[in-house]
Amino acid sequence: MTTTALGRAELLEAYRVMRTIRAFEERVHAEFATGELPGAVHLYAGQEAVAAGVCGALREDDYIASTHRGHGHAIAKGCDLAEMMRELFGKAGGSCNGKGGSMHIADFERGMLGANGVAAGGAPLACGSALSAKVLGRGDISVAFVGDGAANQGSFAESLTLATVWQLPVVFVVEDNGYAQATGTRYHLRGLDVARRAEAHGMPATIVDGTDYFAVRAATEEAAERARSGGGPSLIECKAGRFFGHMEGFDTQGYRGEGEVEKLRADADCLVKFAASADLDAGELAAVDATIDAAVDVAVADAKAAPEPEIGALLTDVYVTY
Ligand SMILES: Cc1ncc(C[n+]2csc(CCOP(=O)(O)OP(=O)(O)O)c2C)c(N)n1
Ligand SMILES: [Mg+2]
Repeated sequence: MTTTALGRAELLEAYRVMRTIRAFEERVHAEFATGELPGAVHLYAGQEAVAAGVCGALREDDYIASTHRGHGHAIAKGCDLAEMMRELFGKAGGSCNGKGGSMHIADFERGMLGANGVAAGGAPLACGSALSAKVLGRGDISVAFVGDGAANQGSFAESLTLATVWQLPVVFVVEDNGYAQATGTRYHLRGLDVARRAEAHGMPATIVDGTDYFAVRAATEEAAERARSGGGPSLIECKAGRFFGHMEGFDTQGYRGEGEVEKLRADADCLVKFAASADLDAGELAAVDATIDAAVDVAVADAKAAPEPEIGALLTDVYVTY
């Protein structure tokens, strides 16, 4: 896809989504450092173009199943910032009423089937929603986000098999950020691309630069069209490094090369690349930045001021009827 394939409004919207994810994650990083945020938090900064490029090619009624590193996917699918921030702070009025935290943000109304603490947990879920779409003739498609490490889970292999056998309208988006916790892909994948595994299933697969919004979006549009028109599943492997450690609070990142993160931020920042290639007006972008930063400020203030969930709500929302 060339930059000219998108209109000005679409370009600005793509920038807004990626910049919102970045601002959200940088702020959550700072808030976590104060000790006020409970639970485990995995940040998505650096990989924004994947979530934005994939979700930019989807319809509102399509579904995504996310990972433990799910904030970016949720924002790109249209989840509410204030509800997400309340959820992170464990407060009433959060996406899951403050009872799930970072790894359980879900919003079925917006097609967000949930972040997932189980590595590759989203893959079978996306197969399930894709199967229901196919059986009921709904016309929507499903996307499963899966990390490079999670691609080694048996459930991922099973999902590729099911999706192929049943020709499901599903797209597997593998995010190769170079590591599964502290283990590099050179070790756990022996340097092989996950896309090769799709080939073994006869599934179309492509590898794209995950810091290039346009490349991710074009690959997703092609895969989404295939899924929607009855052509079955596809896999897109996106390469993009993460800017933060595996998890907030615990990771000193001694397994990374010297200056690796600084180099990523300097040379592989999807926002910088996007702004340069889309040739958007600097003043217009600054206005978008200011609006986003203000919205994140409001979300944090709101989350801090929000009440804890009532003790009586402890056992509600445990099972969902749908
Ligand atoms: C089934 C399962 N096994 C192990 C874990 C522990 N775990 C949490 S994150 C993670 C690594 C995931 O790496 P990757 O899929 O590459 O995602 P990334 O963290 O790089 O986004 C592991 C092993 C888990 N959450 N679920
Ligand atoms: Mg990884």
